[in-house]
Amino acid sequence: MRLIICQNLKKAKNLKQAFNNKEFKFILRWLPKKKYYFFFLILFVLIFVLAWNVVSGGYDRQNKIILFFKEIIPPKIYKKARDVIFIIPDLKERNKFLTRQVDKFEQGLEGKLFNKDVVISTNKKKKYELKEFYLPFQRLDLRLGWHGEKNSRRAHHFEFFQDKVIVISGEGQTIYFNKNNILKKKLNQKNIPNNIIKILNKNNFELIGIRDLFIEDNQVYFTMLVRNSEKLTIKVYRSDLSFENLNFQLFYEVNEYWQGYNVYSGGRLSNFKNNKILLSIGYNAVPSAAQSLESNFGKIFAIDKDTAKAELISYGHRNPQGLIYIENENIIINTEHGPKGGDEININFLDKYTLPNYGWDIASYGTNYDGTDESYNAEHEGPYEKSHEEFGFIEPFKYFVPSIGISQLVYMPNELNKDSEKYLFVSSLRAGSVYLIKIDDEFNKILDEDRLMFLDQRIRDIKYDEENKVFFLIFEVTPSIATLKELID
Ligand SMILES: [Ca+2]
Repeated sequence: MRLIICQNLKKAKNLKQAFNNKEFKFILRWLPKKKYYFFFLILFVLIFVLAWNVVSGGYDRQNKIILFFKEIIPPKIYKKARDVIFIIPDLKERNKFLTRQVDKFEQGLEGKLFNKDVVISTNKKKKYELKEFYLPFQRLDLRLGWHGEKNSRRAHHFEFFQDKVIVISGEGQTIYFNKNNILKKKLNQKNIPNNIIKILNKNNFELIGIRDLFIEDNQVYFTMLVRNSEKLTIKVYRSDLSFENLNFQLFYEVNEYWQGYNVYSGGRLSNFKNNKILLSIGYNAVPSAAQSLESNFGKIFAIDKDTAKAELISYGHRNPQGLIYIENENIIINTEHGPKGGDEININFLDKYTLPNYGWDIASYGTNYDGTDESYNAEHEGPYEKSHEEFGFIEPFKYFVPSIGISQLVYMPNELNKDSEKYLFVSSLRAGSVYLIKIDDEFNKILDEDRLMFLDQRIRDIKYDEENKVFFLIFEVTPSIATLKELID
C-alpha cells in the first residue's frame, strides 16, 4: 500500500494530482475506520517486535513461536532483514555491545563489577542477585555462529582452590583472584604465567581450544584440543599448582585423531575415586565411534593420577561437556549436547551398572541439524531410535527438545537448599539459562523444574561456593565472571 502511494506521488506532477488519483481514492475507501486504527497499530507493533526477535539474537531459544518462524524463514532473509529494515535497533544493540567491549579492554585486569541485577526464576519466582565482573579475555563472536572455529578458543573455564579462583581462557591464558573479592567492586585479577604457548610451538600444534580446568591435590589439569599436521586430537596436561608460574607437562593423550574442526569434543575433567580423575571425550563427528569399544571417542574414562592408565567407565556419549562425580552417592552425572534437540542429562549409578551405554549414535531424542533423521551409525539404518531402553541403552535422566546447549552442572545436596531437597543446577549456552531441577532422593525422578534466564548470554561453566553461598558462572559473550546469590525475603 505504501508502495502504491509512493509510486503515485512520484508519477504525479504535484500533490493535488496525486491525491486526486483514482487508485489513491480507492485505497482511501478501503482504509479501516478510525476505531480500528488502534487495533492495527497494536498489530503492527506486535509484528515488528516479533520480527525483531526473529532477526536479532536476543530472543529466548526455548520460545516455540520464534523458533517456528526461524525454522521457516531462511537465514539469508532474516540476516538481510536485520541489516536493512532493523538497521537502527541492530546498530543500537551493536553499539551497546561494543561500548562494553571498550570498557572491558580499558579496565585491564581489574575485573570490574559492571552489572548488578535481580533475576527472578520463571516458575517459583525465586529471587537471585546477579553480579557480573569483567574477564580480560576475548569475547565470543555470536555473528560467527557457535560453530565458528575462532569461537572454539573463546570458551573459558574456572576452578576454586582454597580462597582463590583460577580461570583459564580458551587461548590458554591463566589468571586468578581472591574469591572474596566478589563482595567488592573489583576482582583484582592477576596473571599466572604458563608454558602453554611453548608446548604448542615445541610440538608444532595449532591450538583449537581449551576444554576444561581441574584442580586436585595441589595439581592443575587442563584439556586442550590441538591440530597436528591437519588432524585434531585431545590432550590433558598437568602442573604443580603455583600462583607464580604454571609449568605443564603432558599427563594423558588419546592418540586418536579426527579430521576437520567440529564442536563435538567433550573434554571435561572431574574428581573421582581410587586415585583417579574422570575425562569425557566427544564422538568428534566420527560415525559409529561412540558405539565402538575400539575407539576412545564418545566415552568417559577414569584415569589414574600416578600411572595415567585409563579405565573405560561408560560409552555411547555424543558430546559430554558437563561432568561431575558425587562421592556420597557413588554416581557420575554427565550432560551432553544432542544434535538438533536431544540434549541429555545422564546418570551412571556405579553400584548398579557396569559399563553402561548411553545410546549415541543409535538412539537420540533429537534429529540431525539438516532436518534429516538418518542415524550416523553404520550398523543402524534409518532414523535415530527414540527409546534408549528398548535397545539396551540407558535412558537419559532428562532430555531437552529444543536443545538448550547444555553445559556444566552442579549438584546441590539437601543441606544446601532452603527446602532441604536435592537439586541439580544445570547451565546452558543456547538457552542462556540455569535450570533448577529438583530431584528425589534416589536420583530417579524429577520433582520440579525452574529456570533462571539471562537473555543474550551463554553460560559455559558453573560452580557453587559454599563459603559465600553463591554460584560462580562464566558468561562467554562479554565475557564475564558472574555470581548468583539467592535473596531471602
Ligand atoms: Ca543418549
